[in-house]
Amino acid sequence: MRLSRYFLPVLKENPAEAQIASHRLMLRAGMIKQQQAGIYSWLPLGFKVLRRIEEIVHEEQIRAGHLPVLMPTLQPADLWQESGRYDAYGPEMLRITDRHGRDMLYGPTNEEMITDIFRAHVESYKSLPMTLYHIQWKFRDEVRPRFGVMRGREFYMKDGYSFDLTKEDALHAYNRHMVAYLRTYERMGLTAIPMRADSGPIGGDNTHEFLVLAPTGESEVFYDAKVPELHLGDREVDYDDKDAVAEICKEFTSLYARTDETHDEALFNDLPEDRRCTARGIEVGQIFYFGTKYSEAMGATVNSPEGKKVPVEMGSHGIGVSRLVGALIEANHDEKGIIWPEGVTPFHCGIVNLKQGDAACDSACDGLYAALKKAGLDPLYDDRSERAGAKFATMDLIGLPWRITVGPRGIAANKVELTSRRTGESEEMSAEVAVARIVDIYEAHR
Ligand code: P5A
Repeated sequence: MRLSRYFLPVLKENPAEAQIASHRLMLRAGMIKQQQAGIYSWLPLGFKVLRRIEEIVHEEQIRAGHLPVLMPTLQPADLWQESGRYDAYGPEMLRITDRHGRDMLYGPTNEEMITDIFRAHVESYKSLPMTLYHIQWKFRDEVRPRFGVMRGREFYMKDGYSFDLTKEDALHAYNRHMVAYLRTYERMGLTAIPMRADSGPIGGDNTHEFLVLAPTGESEVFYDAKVPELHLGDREVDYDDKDAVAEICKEFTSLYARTDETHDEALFNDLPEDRRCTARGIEVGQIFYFGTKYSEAMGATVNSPEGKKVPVEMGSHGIGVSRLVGALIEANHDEKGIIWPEGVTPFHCGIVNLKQGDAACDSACDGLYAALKKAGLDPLYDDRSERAGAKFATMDLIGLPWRITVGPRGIAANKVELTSRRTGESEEMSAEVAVARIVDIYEAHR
């Protein structure tokens, strides 16, 4: 993409309404525009990151054997009356009436609708295990929408629903989600810690939240200092192997890690003092096992091997896809702007032409741009006739991890400059070597 043809409405001033870095930087970098409290349009740069996160979530769900579907945002009230949640959900639910006077709602979550799909089509235990998921907009009329996309009213969520014959199988689905989530967050360059939590309006008594540590997080968390050191890395996972998957979950959940809702002071104090950590965290996902809560209420049964009709065992599993954009920025920024991890960056590399209109510089930049595109990468070329300082400031603000700078002096010596946004370190090299380096870097992130 050439910046002269892009829509990147960056703001020079800090927007007064933004209290935290991610909100401020998303507005300043022209990623989003607020349309109403807690409701945002996603502009090209923001939308690219949202799509990238969505892509990683899809890939890891499919790797775990889960099936993508798409359910509507609007739901009929009667399904929620069947489960008993229509009244229980309270003022957070946006209720709508259509022209025929039928009660509808903008879905805050989809347990009822997926149970309805299941009961319409699945009869036998032989169809199990099955996990259906989608990535779809949700609406929760939060009392205090704040911090931009972190606590929105309309927000983008991945929500998956597992169906199993037995509790044991349902717990395997829970574990499978935990491992798939760990991998998903790691691919984005995030450490998200599973913590024992409270189930709230979704229900059930087995639930973990995934928290990214950040001073601006809304939750207070307590954990063993050894927990953030755990990493899944690139180990092979066979998602059908119950014991292997359970073993990984044990590794990640045996050490103390809880949110304030389930915090147990006595247990925490059993830890050596220098390992007792208290911090704040951003909840970027939550998994639930709730057994037959919805299947019993809504008549979702399967024929068991013994020929009996039994309510199906269920769980639901969510990732805050739009919230992750904010969480990623909270975890990756400095005073100049965003620093995207390679896994989610909107463009792989920036190209800055220090002397637009100079034949040698223009031709070197065009060559770099073409070579990066040819290698399957997506560069952003700042081809505007701006001062060098303004170009650098824009690149630093939007946070592409790598920048190639092309200037007349360098080009005369067949050199360009490759700069890391994270470390600020620059190195001179030929254009060919710079392209090869960028290609290698992203090869490692495929
Ligand atoms: C699990 C999937 C559920 O709704 N039902 C379907 C279950 N869980 S949850 O924890 O309530 O939400 C899942 C994730 O969505 C994000 N989230 C939000 N993001 C932005 N703004 C909000 N107002 C908001 N509310 C929830 C969180 O990341 C949460 O973990």
